[in-house]
Amino acid sequence: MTVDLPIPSAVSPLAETPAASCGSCTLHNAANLKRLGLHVDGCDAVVALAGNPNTGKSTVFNALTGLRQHVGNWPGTTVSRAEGGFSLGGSAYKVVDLPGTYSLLSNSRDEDVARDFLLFGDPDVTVVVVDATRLERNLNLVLQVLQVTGRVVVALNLMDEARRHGIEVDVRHLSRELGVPVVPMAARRGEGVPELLGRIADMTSGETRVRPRRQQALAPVVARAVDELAGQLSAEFPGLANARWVALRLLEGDAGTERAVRDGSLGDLARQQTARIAS
Ligand SMILES: Nc1nc2c(ncn2[C@@H]2O[C@H](COP(=O)(O)OP(=O)(O)O)[C@@H](O)[C@H]2O)c(=O)[nH]1
Ligand SMILES: [Mg+2]
Repeated sequence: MTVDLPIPSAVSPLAETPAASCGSCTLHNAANLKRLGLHVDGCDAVVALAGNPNTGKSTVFNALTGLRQHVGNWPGTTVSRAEGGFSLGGSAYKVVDLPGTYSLLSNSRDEDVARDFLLFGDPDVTVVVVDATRLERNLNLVLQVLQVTGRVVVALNLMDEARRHGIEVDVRHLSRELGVPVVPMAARRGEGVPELLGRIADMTSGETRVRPRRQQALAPVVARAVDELAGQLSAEFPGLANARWVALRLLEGDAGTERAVRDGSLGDLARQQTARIAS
């Protein structure tokens, strides 16, 4: 059932996206959602929105913040990341709409922005928006994100399209397999927005227990090499998040990562990401 979310007029003059509410459900309490638009003065938590292009990231971003991030069905519309915010249950959240990305391992400019933020920005919650009609292809990114953070909520978007095509998704099974919450959504109609808010809040407060699906254990000799290299990286770049991920890329011979370590830009990257969050 979809009903209009009561939006107090004082909230945001920009609010345009209708959202759904589960009415009597006090748990999600989306009626208390306050869309902060751009006015996020300090925040309690940072929420990153990641996903393949055209999965509805900007639509979700707009529903959460009341902003009007460009929504379009061609790739590359979100070249730099857009930020906005909302408050719920007394906490202020900053939301970062990242460029679409298929993989954390590729090297296009847009994808670099998304990857660097997910890896080194250390968001409190990463929402990976996936297309329910192209689940298999979209899960590639989900699995990669789960390698670097367990604080993930999967927004299973375009459920209206999936229904139209007779595609059914076993949401509970998927959530069990991934080890993180999965929220079915049709963000353009506001469906699933209150549930997503509830999951974000629970993840931030530490109420959600996750068991993120990780790739198979590394062979002991590789694991030792990764540990050793990660230790050296942390010593060279203090405060570097995901040093093990960087170490693995180096061992794979990834040229971009090697360059960033050699010329020291890896340290600048990590500092930039955290500075952006603090500002
Ligand atoms: N049918 C349907 N279309 C959606 C939904 N969410 C987003 N869209 C549409 O999908 C297209 C891409 O959305 P956008 O938010 O720009 O995706 P992004 O590239 O991930 O930021 C737009 O035409 C949206 O209107 C949804 O839940 N259902
Ligand atoms: Mg977008």
